[in-house]
Amino acid sequence: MKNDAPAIFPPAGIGDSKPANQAVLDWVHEIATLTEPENIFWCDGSEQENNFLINESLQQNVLIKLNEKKVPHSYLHRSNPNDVARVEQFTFVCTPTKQEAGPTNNWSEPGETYTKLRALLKGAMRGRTMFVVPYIMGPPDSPLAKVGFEITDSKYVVLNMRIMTRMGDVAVKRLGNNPNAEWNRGVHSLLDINPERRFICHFPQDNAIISVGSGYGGNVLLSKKCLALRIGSYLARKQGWMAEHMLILGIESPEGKKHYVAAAFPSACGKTNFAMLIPPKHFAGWKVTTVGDDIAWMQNRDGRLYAVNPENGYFGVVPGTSYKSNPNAMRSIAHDTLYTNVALTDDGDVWWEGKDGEPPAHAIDWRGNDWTPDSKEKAAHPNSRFTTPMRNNPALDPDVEKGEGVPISAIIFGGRRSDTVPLIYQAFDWKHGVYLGATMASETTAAAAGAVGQVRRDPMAMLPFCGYNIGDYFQHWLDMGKRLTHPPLIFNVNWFRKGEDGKFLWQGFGENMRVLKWIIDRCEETGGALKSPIGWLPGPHDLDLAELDIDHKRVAELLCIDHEEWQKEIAGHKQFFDSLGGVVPEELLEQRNQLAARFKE
Ligand code: GTP
Ligand code: SPV
Ligand code: MN
Repeated sequence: MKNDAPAIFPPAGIGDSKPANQAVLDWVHEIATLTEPENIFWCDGSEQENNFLINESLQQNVLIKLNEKKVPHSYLHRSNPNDVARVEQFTFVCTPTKQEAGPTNNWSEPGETYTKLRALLKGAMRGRTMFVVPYIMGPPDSPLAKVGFEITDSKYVVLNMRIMTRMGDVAVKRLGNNPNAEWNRGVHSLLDINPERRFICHFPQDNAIISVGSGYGGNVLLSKKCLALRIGSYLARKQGWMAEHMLILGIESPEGKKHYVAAAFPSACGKTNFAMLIPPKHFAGWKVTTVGDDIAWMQNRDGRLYAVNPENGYFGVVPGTSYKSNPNAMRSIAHDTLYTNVALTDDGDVWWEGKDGEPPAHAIDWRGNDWTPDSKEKAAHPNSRFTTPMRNNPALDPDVEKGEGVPISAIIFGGRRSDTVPLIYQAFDWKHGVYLGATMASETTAAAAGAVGQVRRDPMAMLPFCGYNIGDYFQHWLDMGKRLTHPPLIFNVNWFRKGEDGKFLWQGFGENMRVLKWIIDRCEETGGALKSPIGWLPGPHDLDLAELDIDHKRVAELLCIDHEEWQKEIAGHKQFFDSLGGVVPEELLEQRNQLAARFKE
């Protein structure tokens, strides 16, 4: 598919809604002087503007229209095959000192980095249109809401931002005319989509982001990982709140009692699926609703933690999504959806590995090549994605727009671990919970460029997203806990433990309701538990496994704590903390000593 750079020339009334704020105008002028675009397109987020951009994208082969009967109002985009996932090795946190970025981030000096990026951006938009995209993260009336502007030369980015954020006039209004108001400055240019000129740079002190050389996902939708997590986490610490890589879901009992939980799993480890869970038949009357599927912004209100979802849409993993695994996602992406890097069938439908039904006899794969079921290559890229408005989700929580957020009863950490980590356990208290988060690990996935399946420590699922020193981040978690009079209970889950046959022991997806139910029972102080060295575990009858095809042996395997594996695990915790070079708070080092000691009791 074509690089989507060529300039477009809208008719009068489209692309001319300039904001009044002088600080924005000055900044746009500065970037335009540097990048020399053919013209400037001021986005207002209107339907008319969107239709115009879609038509232009179809004409320039940036999008392919899908079969209107099968997937109405939906389109396919193919990214450059060298540009299919986040690039952690090219992602930088540019704080004045290396120490502020800390041991887990790539750091580069802000002055030098600006100089390097300005050289790359010089004349970069010649012959291209420069889009100015105003957006809000968070419900507009939330005290946590943040305004951002993204400048981009990619129509595909604009179309995605319109789904993923509250984009256009609503943001311009919220910012107002005060030139000193807080807002994020994001600059994105495709350049020539060359991995050698691909940099995703964050300047937390300036509330600024510059991203060049990519056209895909978290690299370029600057609202998401760049603002809502990296810059967000930096602002959150300074301002006393939390920006986390967490889904938020509501769960209501048949009696109408409702809890909300937030869960941090690394990329492609099940957040979207958990957030859209449909309880199995046995749980008739229970209802799960989605507040968010990827990011939570949380604040202390009267001693309780309240969360909002800063986003407005879902940028979700496609492969594996089916009516069997995630019916709510399937309904969400049945219309008004942008697909990226999935396969195209001969009748204009989309296909991917793991979709319901038989594979098509012939299709065009994500690279644009012929594909048949005999092909060695995958039809859809493992990190192919859908972009869909959250309004499409049949299970959307009614309080998703509530500015104060929803009260969080439990925080759940989890990763992909073939061994060692049981299906579910509960931390003894907040501090111990912070230790669980800080030491969690997961097998790497296709969501980031690089090797897949390698166990790495990924504290709070924030390793690629914490915009400052990880030691200070741990301390911030500990400090938040001290201010909460009713802190959420903290749990750890692992849907991905494998048996000797190499197969998952746990059915997962909707059946995760059984684990969620125990979590809620613990919050309600009705659920039983057994004390173990690593935390509270459900006893043999505490998990409701009725009508589930699973035998005692498998349940025992799922919940077992193998002392030898855990000696290795504790050594892994120590190795990780040691590798951070002395930034880990004393309280967490003490937690490890206590964990080791409990194994000797
Ligand atoms: P990001 O959008 O990258 O942050 O990913 P995510 O955490 O939202 O993960 P998602 O829900 O999209 O799931 C990623 C992959 O894991 C998909 O292929 C799912 O089918 C699979 N998956 C999700 N939940 C489960 C589960 O409970 N069990 C198993 N075995 N696989 C799951
Ligand atoms: C993730 O990798 O955690 C994602 C996808 O949610 S991306 O937006 O590309 O970062
Ligand atoms: Mn994510």
